[in-house]
Amino acid sequence: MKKIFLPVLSLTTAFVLLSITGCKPKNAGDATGSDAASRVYVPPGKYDELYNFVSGGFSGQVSVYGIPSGRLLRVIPVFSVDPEKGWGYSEETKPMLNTSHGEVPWGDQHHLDLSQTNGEIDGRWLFANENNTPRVARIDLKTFRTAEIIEIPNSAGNHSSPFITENTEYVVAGTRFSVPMDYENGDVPIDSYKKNFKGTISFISVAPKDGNMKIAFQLLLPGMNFDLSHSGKGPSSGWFFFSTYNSEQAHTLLEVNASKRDKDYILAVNWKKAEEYFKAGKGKKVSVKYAHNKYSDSTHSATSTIETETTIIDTKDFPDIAYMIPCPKSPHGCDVDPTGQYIVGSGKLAALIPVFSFAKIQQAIDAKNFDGDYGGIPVIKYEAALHGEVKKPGLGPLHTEFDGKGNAYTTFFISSEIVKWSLQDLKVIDRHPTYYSPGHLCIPGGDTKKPYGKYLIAYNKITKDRYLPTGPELAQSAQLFDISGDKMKLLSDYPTIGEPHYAQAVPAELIAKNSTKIFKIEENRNPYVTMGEGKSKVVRSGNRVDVYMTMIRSHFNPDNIEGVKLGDDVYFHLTNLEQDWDVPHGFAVKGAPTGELLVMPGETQTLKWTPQTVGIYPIYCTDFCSALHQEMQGYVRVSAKGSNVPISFSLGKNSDAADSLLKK
Ligand code: RUQ
Ligand code: CUA
Repeated sequence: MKKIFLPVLSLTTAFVLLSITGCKPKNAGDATGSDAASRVYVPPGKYDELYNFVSGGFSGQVSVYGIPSGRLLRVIPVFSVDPEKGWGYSEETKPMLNTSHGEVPWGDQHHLDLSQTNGEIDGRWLFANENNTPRVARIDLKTFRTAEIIEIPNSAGNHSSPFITENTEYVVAGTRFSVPMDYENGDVPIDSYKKNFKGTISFISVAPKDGNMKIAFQLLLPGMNFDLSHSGKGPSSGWFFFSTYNSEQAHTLLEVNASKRDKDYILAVNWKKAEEYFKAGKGKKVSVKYAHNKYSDSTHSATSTIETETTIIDTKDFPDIAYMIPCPKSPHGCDVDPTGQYIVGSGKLAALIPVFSFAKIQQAIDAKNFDGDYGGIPVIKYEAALHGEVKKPGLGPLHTEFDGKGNAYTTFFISSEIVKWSLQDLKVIDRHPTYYSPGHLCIPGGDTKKPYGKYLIAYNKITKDRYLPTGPELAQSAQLFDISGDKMKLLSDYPTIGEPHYAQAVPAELIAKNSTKIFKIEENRNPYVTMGEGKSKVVRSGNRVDVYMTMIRSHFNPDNIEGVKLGDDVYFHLTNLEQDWDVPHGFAVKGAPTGELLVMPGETQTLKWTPQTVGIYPIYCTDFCSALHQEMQGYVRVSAKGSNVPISFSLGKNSDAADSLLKK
């Protein structure tokens, strides 16, 4: 491949140029090798080997692929509404998108982390961040649905998030932007950054049994930008490591003003110590406002609560919580190897990869081997913390994952490649071009104690000539590599939904065996459930009409409704009585601007409809459920405002008009 050598001084310029043009390796069109097709081929009727959860970037969603086939299995609405699932359209799901700013139906989703027990993936939950309106979501991997969303106060641009501790004690989230705190007056001049802008890192506790999230405490830090992060493990258990940038504290033209210093920092946090202070009541309680939304599989409904308090621990008052380690040059990725001994920093503008040693960091702290402080936080001497540097690995290192066999794999955005190197001697072992400009990469379990290895997936920022043109925007893309041998082998390209950032992958059996098939109808606690066809009814109270309707192959009960009047709000509460796997029914009523519903077996969902004109409105099932799916339909009559048509509803009471037409 064509390598680009650039003098270090012009790296910023190179980064800017290449981020526009990409860097096209010479053999971009090469065949992948004759056995590649068979390696990714999953015969009809066979399952994939792994689940791959991929962030949806600016789509706010998460998508699920099978590996090695790259087949799209599901899109999960997280920080988004989703017309494929009725998510965000039904009355039951709407509260999931509530925030302290009101409903935010579309967010920016970058990073994912699977829950762990003892540093290994346990297959229970998937955590996801939202950058724009800071939020963290917990997705239940039994249902592949968003179960909980918590908003984060005192944060702006929740990019450094979500990263979990070894036993999922906490989901940790750092702010990208420093800002004035929510509990202080934020109406300050922007150029008072140095005085008024602060950073925070939030520790969100996760209840071991049901996963319930709660903001436990927030660390207050000097104003700068916090970026990617990972928790320690093994010997470094109890610690957390964050990359940071903009130690220059610039508030304008950051591409220049935040790229001035030769080194920014990796922030090392002793979270066990911080937790001790928190538990001892050393934090300061402050008033804030943030939403906490939960979805219940029992009521099949979401609730949104506005919380009003959080606890702040100011790191400058507790000198043994946080330490800075210099790291060249605007670090982005920050990754901890499976043994927990090494911390890899990746400077976006650096031409080397520094690898820090946890043992040396501890020795430096004990010996107070510091180089002054940054905003009251001791700065450990670079050499004192350094295990060593990977020399000339490529240009623009971003993220690193591990195969569990002593090797690290780093993406290089500018030189558009993945580089495999040895943690032992820091020598480059192999390099392979990607098409083009990879951001994140994912090795199944590659950020845990026990990587599964075998595959590596690169998530590319530029795809240019890889797919058929589709107008001004091209397909987003992942690339699958085989890493079971000494050399990386490219196996396939597959498009992704939204711009992919971080991803996680896990052997399929860990999740497949627990998958929910139906919701038991007798356990349905939705207040508007209809527990059987005999219980269907239509109830008027004032100008509100509640329709308690059931669905079963292949009819609604009732399917004829009269007595609705203009000015009414009609709530269709649909209960799907099926108790078979994969038999959802849909519901649509002509003119309903709220959309449609898709109701799973045993579930109740509600569609609100305010008819606008007098007439007959068809309703029908939108999901092909049986041979007579097309017959699953009915009518609602809407009368004028003052009309005296009474509420009535029925099923199967046919008039004989049709029979009379047939008479000979
Ligand atoms: S970032 S390309 Cu949003 Cu994870 Cu590194
Ligand atoms: Cu029910 Cu189609």
